[in-house]
Amino acid sequence: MFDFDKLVDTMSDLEEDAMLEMLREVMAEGGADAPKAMEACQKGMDRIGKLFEEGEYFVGDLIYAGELMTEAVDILKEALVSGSDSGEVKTKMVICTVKDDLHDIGKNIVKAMLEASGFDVIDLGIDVAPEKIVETVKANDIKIVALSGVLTLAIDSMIATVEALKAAGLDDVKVIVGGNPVNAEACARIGADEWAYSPQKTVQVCKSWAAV
Ligand code: B12
Repeated sequence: MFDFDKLVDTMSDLEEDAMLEMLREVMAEGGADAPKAMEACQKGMDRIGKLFEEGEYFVGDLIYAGELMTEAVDILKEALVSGSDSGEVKTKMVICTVKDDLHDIGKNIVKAMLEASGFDVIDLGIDVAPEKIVETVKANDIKIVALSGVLTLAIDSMIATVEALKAAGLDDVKVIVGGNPVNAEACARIGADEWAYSPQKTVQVCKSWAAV
């Protein structure tokens, strides 16, 4: 039985070698446990956030944690994608981290999963203003927009983005939101069509929209 609690510990203790070894073990055993391993890494990340809040970790530690998380996704990606039923769809969509938010680890994970599942993803990066998103949607005839945000204030930027899309007459564009402060209640407040925490659910939702 794989020790997922230990994986959470190695992530939150920033023990790179031990952590990557455990992930490779998951893949060597066929990758069936990849979603659980991903979840464990996220739990480790949450713990790192708390330790940062308590003054135990510093910004440099957060950046390092982000690099570890990216490496983790690189290792697990293949199994996560096949687990989420990769298909033939090649729909163009936009992803970005919303205005005033510079966090992009979660966004990059979601983007990697969408690309691996056959989407053509235009990544506008971080701290992206609503006007820029509207402009890109119009210029590329985009029907799906994915907004990421990790700071609490990202919710306000998401609200502003959905309002800007509506004001531009782009009511038929589907919007999915995600990130730490996003839940069903926030999704309703934002006026988005869907929300997700897991990249797997994000892929499922976007595929269902692309199929229409
Ligand atoms: C790493 C990190 C950083 C790194 C970011 C590096 C990078 N390139 O992204 C650095 C050091 C730069 C950083 C900076 C700051 N950070 Co910071 N950071 C974190 C930390 C530890 C992890 C975030 C993360 O990457 N998590 C891992 C990813 C994989 O999780 P995720 O983003 O939630 O994404 C998953 C899902 O949400 C979902 N998802 C994500 N995006 C999307 C999009 C869609 C469409 C969908 C469907 C799903 C989805 O899928 C992902 C995979 O499962 C968090 C603590 C935490 N526990 O979250 C603090 C945290 C977010 N940071 C915080 C703060 C305060 C800051 C700073 C203000 C610190 C400072 N004083 O300078 C700055 C912010 C600057 C800014 N304007 O953005 C606070 C936010 C508080 C708040 N409630 O607003 C947190 C919560 C830490 C804390 N507890 O205090 N940070």
